[in-house]
Amino acid sequence: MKSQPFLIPPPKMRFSTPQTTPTYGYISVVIPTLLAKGGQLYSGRGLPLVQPRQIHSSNGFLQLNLSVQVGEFTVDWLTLSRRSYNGEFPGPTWCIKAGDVVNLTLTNKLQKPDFVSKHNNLQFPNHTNIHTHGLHISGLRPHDNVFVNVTPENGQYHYNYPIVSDHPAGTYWYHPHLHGSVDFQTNSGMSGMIIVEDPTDSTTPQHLLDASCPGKCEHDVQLIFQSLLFYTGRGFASAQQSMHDRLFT
Ligand SMILES: [Cu+2]
Repeated sequence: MKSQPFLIPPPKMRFSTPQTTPTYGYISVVIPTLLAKGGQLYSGRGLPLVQPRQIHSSNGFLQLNLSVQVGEFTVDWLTLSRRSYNGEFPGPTWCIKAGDVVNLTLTNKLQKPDFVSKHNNLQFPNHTNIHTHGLHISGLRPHDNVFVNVTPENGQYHYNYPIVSDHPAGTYWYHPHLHGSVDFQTNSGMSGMIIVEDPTDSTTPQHLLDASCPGKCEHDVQLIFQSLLFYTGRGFASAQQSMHDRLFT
Protein backbone atom coordinates (compact mmCIF):
# COMPACT_ATOMS: atom_id res chain seq x y z
CA MET A 1 0.00 0.00 0.00
CA LYS A 2 1.32 3.42 -0.88
CA SER A 3 1.51 5.64 2.14
CA GLN A 4 0.06 9.02 1.19
CA PRO A 5 -2.50 9.30 -1.59
CA PHE A 6 -3.51 12.86 -0.88
CA LEU A 7 -1.61 16.02 -0.10
CA ILE A 8 -2.82 19.55 0.01
CA PRO A 9 -0.25 21.09 -2.28
CA PRO A 10 1.41 24.44 -1.69
CA PRO A 11 -0.19 27.34 -3.62
CA LYS A 12 2.14 26.99 -6.57
CA MET A 13 0.63 23.56 -7.20
CA ARG A 14 -2.83 24.97 -7.96
CA PHE A 15 -2.54 24.84 -11.69
CA SER A 16 -5.07 26.01 -14.17
CA THR A 17 -3.28 24.33 -17.06
CA PRO A 18 -2.16 20.97 -15.76
CA GLN A 19 -1.25 19.62 -19.20
CA THR A 20 1.84 21.83 -19.26
CA THR A 21 2.91 21.06 -15.74
CA PRO A 22 5.54 18.38 -15.39
CA THR A 23 4.85 17.88 -11.69
CA TYR A 24 1.50 16.32 -12.41
CA GLY A 25 2.78 14.27 -15.31
CA TYR A 26 -0.46 14.41 -17.23
CA ILE A 27 -0.42 12.12 -20.20
CA SER A 28 -2.64 11.17 -23.03
CA VAL A 29 -2.54 7.52 -23.69
CA VAL A 30 -4.87 4.96 -25.05
CA ILE A 31 -4.24 1.39 -24.11
CA PRO A 32 -6.18 -1.26 -25.97
CA THR A 33 -8.88 -2.92 -23.97
CA LEU A 34 -8.72 -6.62 -24.38
CA LEU A 35 -11.69 -8.83 -23.99
CA ALA A 36 -10.69 -12.39 -23.54
CA LYS A 37 -11.85 -15.14 -21.32
CA GLY A 38 -9.53 -16.40 -18.64
CA GLY A 39 -6.66 -14.14 -19.63
CA GLN A 40 -5.72 -16.26 -22.62
CA LEU A 41 -5.58 -13.68 -25.36
CA TYR A 42 -3.05 -10.88 -25.81
CA SER A 43 -2.88 -8.16 -28.42
CA GLY A 44 0.78 -7.45 -27.73
CA ARG A 45 -0.12 -4.39 -25.71
CA GLY A 46 -2.21 -4.00 -22.62
CA LEU A 47 -3.17 -6.67 -20.16
CA PRO A 48 -5.09 -9.89 -20.57
CA LEU A 49 -8.62 -9.75 -19.28
CA VAL A 50 -8.59 -10.52 -15.59
CA GLN A 51 -11.71 -11.85 -13.96
CA PRO A 52 -12.49 -10.02 -10.72
CA ARG A 53 -12.04 -12.15 -7.63
CA GLN A 54 -15.33 -13.65 -6.47
CA ILE A 55 -16.37 -13.93 -2.86
CA HIS A 56 -19.21 -16.39 -2.32
CA SER A 57 -21.71 -16.50 0.48
CA SER A 58 -22.00 -19.63 2.52
CA ASN A 59 -24.69 -20.87 4.89
CA GLY A 60 -26.76 -17.79 4.17
CA PHE A 61 -24.07 -15.21 4.92
CA LEU A 62 -21.50 -13.22 3.00
CA GLN A 63 -18.80 -11.88 5.29
CA LEU A 64 -16.92 -9.15 3.49
CA ASN A 65 -14.01 -6.92 4.40
CA LEU A 66 -13.32 -4.11 1.98
CA SER A 67 -10.36 -1.88 2.65
CA VAL A 68 -10.07 1.41 0.80
CA GLN A 69 -6.41 1.80 -0.01
CA VAL A 70 -4.05 2.81 -2.75
CA GLY A 71 -3.30 0.08 -5.25
CA GLU A 72 -0.97 0.03 -8.21
CA PHE A 73 -1.32 -1.76 -11.49
CA THR A 74 0.88 -1.72 -14.52
CA VAL A 75 -0.05 -1.86 -18.18
CA ASP A 76 3.00 -2.17 -20.38
CA TRP A 77 5.24 0.75 -19.40
CA LEU A 78 2.58 2.61 -17.41
CA THR A 79 1.99 2.13 -13.70
CA LEU A 80 -1.15 3.70 -12.24
CA SER A 81 -1.77 4.42 -8.59
CA ARG A 82 -5.43 4.51 -7.73
CA ARG A 83 -7.72 4.36 -4.76
CA SER A 84 -9.13 0.87 -4.70
CA TYR A 85 -10.90 -1.81 -2.74
CA ASN A 86 -8.25 -4.08 -1.25
CA GLY A 87 -5.79 -3.02 -3.98
CA GLU A 88 -7.92 -4.84 -6.60
CA PHE A 89 -9.19 -3.44 -9.92
CA PRO A 90 -12.13 -3.70 -10.02
CA GLY A 91 -13.24 -4.60 -6.50
CA PRO A 92 -14.15 -8.22 -5.74
CA THR A 93 -17.49 -9.59 -6.92
CA TRP A 94 -19.99 -10.43 -4.21
CA CYS A 95 -21.75 -13.67 -5.13
CA ILE A 96 -24.91 -14.08 -3.11
CA LYS A 97 -28.32 -15.72 -3.20
CA ALA A 98 -31.77 -14.44 -2.39
CA GLY A 99 -32.33 -14.77 1.34
CA ASP A 100 -28.65 -14.21 2.24
CA VAL A 101 -27.37 -11.59 4.65
CA VAL A 102 -24.34 -9.52 3.64
CA ASN A 103 -22.15 -8.32 6.48
CA LEU A 104 -19.70 -5.81 5.09
CA THR A 105 -16.95 -4.09 7.05
CA LEU A 106 -15.62 -1.08 5.18
CA THR A 107 -12.29 0.26 6.46
CA ASN A 108 -10.76 3.48 5.18
CA LYS A 109 -6.96 3.21 5.07
CA LEU A 110 -6.45 6.48 3.24
CA GLN A 111 -4.80 9.30 5.08
CA LYS A 112 -5.46 12.78 6.33
CA PRO A 113 -5.50 15.64 5.58
CA ASP A 114 -8.39 15.71 3.16
CA PHE A 115 -9.29 18.41 0.68
CA VAL A 116 -12.43 20.36 1.56
CA SER A 117 -14.34 22.62 -0.79
CA LYS A 118 -17.86 24.04 -1.10
CA HIS A 119 -20.98 21.90 -1.00
CA ASN A 120 -21.68 20.32 -4.41
CA ASN A 121 -18.04 20.77 -5.46
CA LEU A 122 -15.52 17.98 -5.74
CA GLN A 123 -14.04 17.35 -2.31
CA PHE A 124 -13.22 14.66 0.26
CA PRO A 125 -11.05 12.38 -1.94
CA ASN A 126 -10.05 10.44 1.17
CA HIS A 127 -13.44 10.07 2.87
CA THR A 128 -15.72 7.34 1.65
CA ASN A 129 -18.73 5.07 2.11
CA ILE A 130 -20.44 2.45 -0.03
CA HIS A 131 -23.65 2.23 -2.00
CA THR A 132 -25.28 -0.54 -4.01
CA HIS A 133 -27.33 -0.46 -7.21
CA GLY A 134 -30.11 -2.94 -7.79
CA LEU A 135 -30.52 -4.47 -4.34
CA HIS A 136 -33.91 -4.05 -2.73
CA ILE A 137 -32.63 -3.02 0.68
CA SER A 138 -33.27 -0.25 3.16
CA GLY A 139 -31.58 3.15 2.89
CA LEU A 140 -31.35 3.43 6.67
CA ARG A 141 -28.32 2.59 8.81
CA PRO A 142 -26.79 0.06 9.04
CA HIS A 143 -28.07 -0.76 5.57
CA ASP A 144 -27.48 1.21 2.36
CA ASN A 145 -27.27 4.71 3.85
CA VAL A 146 -25.31 7.07 1.60
CA PHE A 147 -24.87 9.58 4.44
CA VAL A 148 -22.47 7.29 6.29
CA ASN A 149 -19.03 8.90 6.35
CA VAL A 150 -16.05 6.59 6.81
CA THR A 151 -13.13 8.79 7.78
CA PRO A 152 -9.47 8.40 6.80
CA GLU A 153 -6.89 6.63 8.94
CA ASN A 154 -8.90 3.53 9.77
CA GLY A 155 -12.43 4.83 10.09
CA GLN A 156 -14.75 1.83 9.83
CA TYR A 157 -18.40 1.02 9.27
CA HIS A 158 -20.27 -2.26 9.50
CA TYR A 159 -22.97 -2.53 6.86
CA ASN A 160 -25.69 -5.13 7.01
CA TYR A 161 -27.73 -5.98 3.93
CA PRO A 162 -30.53 -8.52 4.35
CA ILE A 163 -31.43 -9.81 0.88
CA VAL A 164 -35.10 -10.70 0.68
CA SER A 165 -35.95 -14.30 -0.07
CA ASP A 166 -37.69 -13.42 -3.38
CA HIS A 167 -34.99 -11.02 -4.56
CA PRO A 168 -34.56 -11.07 -8.36
CA ALA A 169 -31.42 -12.73 -9.63
CA GLY A 170 -29.15 -10.41 -11.58
CA THR A 171 -25.86 -8.58 -11.89
CA TYR A 172 -25.70 -5.44 -9.80
CA TRP A 173 -23.09 -2.94 -8.76
CA TYR A 174 -21.45 -1.20 -5.80
CA HIS A 175 -19.43 1.96 -5.57
CA PRO A 176 -18.63 4.79 -3.11
CA HIS A 177 -21.30 7.42 -2.57
CA LEU A 178 -19.87 10.10 -0.32
CA HIS A 179 -21.15 13.38 -1.72
CA GLY A 180 -18.18 15.23 -3.23
CA SER A 181 -16.02 12.26 -4.15
CA VAL A 182 -18.41 9.79 -5.82
CA ASP A 183 -17.18 10.36 -9.37
CA PHE A 184 -13.58 10.66 -8.39
CA GLN A 185 -13.37 7.48 -6.36
CA THR A 186 -15.48 5.51 -8.82
CA ASN A 187 -13.27 6.66 -11.70
CA SER A 188 -10.32 5.64 -9.59
CA GLY A 189 -11.45 2.02 -9.80
CA MET A 190 -13.54 1.71 -6.66
CA SER A 191 -16.47 -0.34 -7.90
CA GLY A 192 -17.42 -3.93 -8.35
CA MET A 193 -20.17 -6.37 -9.19
CA ILE A 194 -22.82 -7.97 -7.06
CA ILE A 195 -24.21 -11.19 -8.51
CA VAL A 196 -27.47 -12.49 -7.09
CA GLU A 197 -27.42 -16.01 -8.46
CA ASP A 198 -30.32 -17.73 -10.15
CA PRO A 199 -32.34 -19.87 -7.76
CA THR A 200 -31.72 -23.54 -8.47
CA ASP A 201 -35.30 -24.63 -7.88
CA SER A 202 -38.07 -25.07 -10.45
CA THR A 203 -38.63 -21.30 -10.75
CA THR A 204 -35.57 -21.06 -13.01
CA PRO A 205 -35.95 -22.51 -16.51
CA GLN A 206 -33.53 -25.24 -17.42
CA HIS A 207 -31.91 -23.27 -20.25
CA LEU A 208 -30.89 -20.62 -17.70
CA LEU A 209 -29.61 -23.17 -15.24
CA ASP A 210 -27.51 -24.63 -18.05
CA ALA A 211 -25.82 -21.29 -18.65
CA SER A 212 -25.32 -19.62 -15.30
CA CYS A 213 -24.01 -19.85 -11.77
CA PRO A 214 -24.16 -21.64 -9.44
CA GLY A 215 -24.27 -24.79 -11.60
CA LYS A 216 -22.40 -23.59 -14.69
CA CYS A 217 -20.18 -20.80 -13.45
CA GLU A 218 -17.68 -21.51 -16.22
CA HIS A 219 -20.16 -19.91 -18.63
CA ASP A 220 -20.12 -16.60 -16.78
CA VAL A 221 -17.66 -13.91 -17.85
CA GLN A 222 -17.52 -10.81 -15.67
CA LEU A 223 -16.96 -7.52 -17.46
CA ILE A 224 -16.75 -4.03 -16.02
CA PHE A 225 -15.98 -1.03 -18.19
CA GLN A 226 -14.03 1.48 -16.19
CA SER A 227 -12.64 4.85 -17.21
CA LEU A 228 -9.34 4.65 -15.35
CA LEU A 229 -7.35 6.36 -18.08
CA PHE A 230 -9.39 9.37 -19.08
CA TYR A 231 -7.00 12.30 -19.00
CA THR A 232 -9.19 14.82 -20.74
CA GLY A 233 -12.71 16.15 -20.22
CA ARG A 234 -14.68 15.04 -17.22
CA GLY A 235 -12.41 12.17 -16.34
CA PHE A 236 -10.14 11.10 -13.58
CA ALA A 237 -7.42 13.67 -14.15
CA SER A 238 -9.82 16.63 -14.22
CA ALA A 239 -11.30 15.54 -10.92
CA GLN A 240 -7.83 14.91 -9.59
CA GLN A 241 -6.84 18.44 -10.44
CA SER A 242 -9.99 19.93 -8.87
CA MET A 243 -9.33 18.01 -5.69
CA HIS A 244 -5.67 19.00 -5.60
CA ASP A 245 -4.76 15.38 -5.50
CA ARG A 246 -1.19 14.43 -6.17
CA LEU A 247 -1.54 10.72 -6.43
CA PHE A 248 -0.47 10.09 -9.98
CA THR A 249 1.86 8.24 -12.23
CU1 LIG B 1 -24.71 5.02 -7.76
